Amino acid sequence: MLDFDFLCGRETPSVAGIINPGSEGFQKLFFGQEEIAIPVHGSIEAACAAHPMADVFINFASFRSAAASSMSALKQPTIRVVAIIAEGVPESDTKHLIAYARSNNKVVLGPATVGGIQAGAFRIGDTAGTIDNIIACKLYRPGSVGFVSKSGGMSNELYNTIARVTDGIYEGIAIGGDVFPGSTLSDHVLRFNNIPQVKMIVVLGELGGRDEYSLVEAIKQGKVNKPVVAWVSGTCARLFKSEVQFGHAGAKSGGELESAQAKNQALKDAGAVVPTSFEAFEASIKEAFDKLVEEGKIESVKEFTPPPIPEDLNTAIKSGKVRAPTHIISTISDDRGEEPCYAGVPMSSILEQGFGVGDIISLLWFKRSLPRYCTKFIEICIMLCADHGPCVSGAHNTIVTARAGKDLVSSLVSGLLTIGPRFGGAIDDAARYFKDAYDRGLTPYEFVESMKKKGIRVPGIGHRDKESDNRDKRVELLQEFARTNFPSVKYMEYAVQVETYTLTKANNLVMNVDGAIGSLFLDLLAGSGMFTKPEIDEIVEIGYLNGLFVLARSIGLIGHTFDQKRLKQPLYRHPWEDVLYTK
Ligand code: Q5B
Repeated sequence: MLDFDFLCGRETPSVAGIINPGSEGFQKLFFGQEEIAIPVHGSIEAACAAHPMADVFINFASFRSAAASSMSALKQPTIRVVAIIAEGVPESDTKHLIAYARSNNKVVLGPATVGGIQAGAFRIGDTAGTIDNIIACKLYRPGSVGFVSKSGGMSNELYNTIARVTDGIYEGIAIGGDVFPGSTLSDHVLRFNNIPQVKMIVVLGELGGRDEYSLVEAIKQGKVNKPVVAWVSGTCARLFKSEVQFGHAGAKSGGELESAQAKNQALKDAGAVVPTSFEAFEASIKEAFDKLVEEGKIESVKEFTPPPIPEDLNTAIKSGKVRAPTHIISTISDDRGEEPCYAGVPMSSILEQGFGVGDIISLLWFKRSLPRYCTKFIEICIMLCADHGPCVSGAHNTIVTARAGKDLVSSLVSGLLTIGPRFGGAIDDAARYFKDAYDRGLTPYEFVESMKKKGIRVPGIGHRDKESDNRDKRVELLQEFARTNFPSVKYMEYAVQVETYTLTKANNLVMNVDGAIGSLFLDLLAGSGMFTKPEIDEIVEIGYLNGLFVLARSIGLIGHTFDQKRLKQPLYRHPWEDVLYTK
């Protein structure tokens, strides 16, 4: 509709607002080259109050709710015309709508209508089809023909026909194919008869019903004084032995009076121009129009070239006319096909092969399928680091946050934010420093002392609560697994030698879980044969390995959140006596 408005040269859009029950805001839409924001209203009442000048209500609701919403619209003082697009509206409901509209001097178009069009001014919904068709039919500017049809599809056909042999459409209406249309063929013909710009009227009826007879009566009574060219389609119904129902609810062969032949004859007898067949319709229209021209009753139409409607980017890309740069590159997953793929491996295959979390991490982080011992190692890291009790930094923060009444994500994130160089986030640095020291051939003494000189604590060494005679069991378990399954544990052995040296300095300078994972992952990367040297350097440099702790500890932090909520723990307040107040 907005494209049509732009094509016609309207300065303001014909769509005042959109009603989307239950939601409010704005809908961004194109009006020519520009984007505009059309208001969205949650109710018909709100829309009508906001747009008192809007007098047409186009109802795209389904047949289930179209009648009720149409009645609400008809009851709005500002609404004059209601067009009902839905097919299948119960006939009893339609009759109520018609009765209400008639007694309140309002118009119902449809149900089961594609709508209508006032050339160069206003288009209802999809009337007349594509913009190309609208241009071809010159509907962007008014002509002299009033056209009314039952069928919406056939009205598109006739817009084309009329454009070929006349100066074009002034107004076209499809009343819809239901048995009880809200407004009839004769209603519109009589309306056209009173519009000075309409010089001739074209009518396309169809078999079934008796609507055409009220037009016959109107012509006979002299209520229509403009030339009427009419055709009632469905003459082929006689070729069938039984009753025929065509596409519309109302288009079925009934008694003889409802046949296309009888209605065509009646129209002809009343004085309408009725061709001998649908094929001859075009020639009849042309003849009637040419006669009006000869009589000097047609003023020449002001032709103009409508502005081009900019093509939508997606359409242009699809047709290969333009190319647009993408804004994101992604190499790890693809959800566009039949099923999502992780690093090219489809979901179904992931399940068929019995992949575990370690395999998923190897696909999504390392973009390859690692051998089972590697993925098992990843899974062990996750299991061992999932939680370390309520007193560690992360869990403490999560508990305090959960007790402050915050939601799961806030509580989780508050715990995760503590992960860093001192707590859980020393794995990457441990891998960096151990690798650098080992690859450069530094002795543990040279390495530790050089770190001391730089004032840097050795990442992966030291623990608040562990010492030489109370080692971290997790470290032992990881080392045991690696010694049994890894082809080489040279980096880990180097870290053990570093620990031996740091323990000579202080009892708590044991290898911690970060140091164990950091050094062992170096062994995994170097020993698995799955990574090139530059790839290993990149992994260590980017810092993939803290991700293992983040992922693992999320499990525990989520658990702590649930635990606090389950226990309905009140707001946490730290005791004064546990704080040293000093100046
Ligand atoms: N000193 C972890 O320190 C801790 C030294 C060192 C040289 C070292 C500390 C440290 C490196 C970072 C690291 C991961 C802060 C730890 C984890 C997960 C967890 C946590 C849980 C879980 C502990 C006393 C003296 C001082 C220091 C010296 C200490 N560490 N020297 N290299 N690495 N490590 N983080 O006990 O002469 O007196 O000034 O930063 O690997 O986070 O369970 O809680 O699963 O949740 O507070 O396991 O080691 O010792 O700071 O009082 O230092 O030792 O220079 O010497 P502490 P401090 P001095 S695993």
